[in-house]
Amino acid sequence: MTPETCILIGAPVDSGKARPGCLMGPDAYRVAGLGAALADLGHSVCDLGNLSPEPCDTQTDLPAHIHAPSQTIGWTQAIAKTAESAMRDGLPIFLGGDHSLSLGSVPGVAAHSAKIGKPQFVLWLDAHSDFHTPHSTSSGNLHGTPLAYATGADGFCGFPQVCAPIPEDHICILGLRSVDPAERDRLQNSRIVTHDMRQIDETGIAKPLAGFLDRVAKAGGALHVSLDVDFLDPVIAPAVGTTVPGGATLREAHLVMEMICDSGLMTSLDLVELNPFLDERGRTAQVMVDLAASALGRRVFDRPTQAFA
Ligand code: B3U
Ligand code: MN
Ligand code: MN
Repeated sequence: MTPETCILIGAPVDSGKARPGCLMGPDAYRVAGLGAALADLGHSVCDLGNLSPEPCDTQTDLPAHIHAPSQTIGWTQAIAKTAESAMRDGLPIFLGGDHSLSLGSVPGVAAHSAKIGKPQFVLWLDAHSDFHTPHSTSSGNLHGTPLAYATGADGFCGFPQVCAPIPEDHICILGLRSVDPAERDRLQNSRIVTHDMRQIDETGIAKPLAGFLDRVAKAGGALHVSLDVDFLDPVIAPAVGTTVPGGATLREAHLVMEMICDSGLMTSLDLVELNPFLDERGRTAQVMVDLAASALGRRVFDRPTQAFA
């Protein structure tokens, strides 16, 4: 593939849910060798280090059960700004952090795409749909809301205005197997394209993905890929707070990443929800690094043999 300038952006966001640990994610990816893996593939790699949230003491009208709203708003502001500027310089890779980081990354990259006249598409690899608003969530965890926010949904009082909302039919969710009732209603009334694990079992994972990538290519679109650790089966990726059995296998996940690479469409990537405190000798961090490398050109014949050990 064409060499890219990969811009690593550490976003140790831990405020999107109550259980701590995702703040260690960016360093786990670095220790697992993400930078070297991408450099070995011929890309230039620029690590911006870890961001900090902007100070935020906004009094919002968000429901009282929302967990840590000010912190998450502060993170959203910081990440969105960095996302937009990093898109001018290369391919940003956001090292999470929990999935509330996408409240910043998706609107930030979309703002850039709007300015250069490219339609923005989003591939959401996740067990969950993350389509709650602060008013529909019963957990109060904002990591369950970024897709709703990115589409310009109401109810995100105190958050920055989303200047380039993603059209619902530009979003594809792959790997679904846990959707809350309130979220299901909103999802079913939306134009978001969803492929749950049952469909993946029936058709294989390549078919629905190929259809989506084809649409992005025909539209001349920019593609943001958001990879939640829980897209993967917890047997291969245990380091996540919300394990949901029955996820993608290592083979399915690598195929997804290889197809994304072959399409040449990916313009930005989130690696989210890794909780290194829950990992087993770093193996989840390693799987995520290997998947990022597959999305950026690593092939079986390039791989160091010990990576599969
Ligand atoms: N839908 C649930 C669970 C959840 C969403 N995203 C994650 N978990 N990681 C909620 O709390 O919104
Ligand atoms: Mn998620
Ligand atoms: Mn999830």
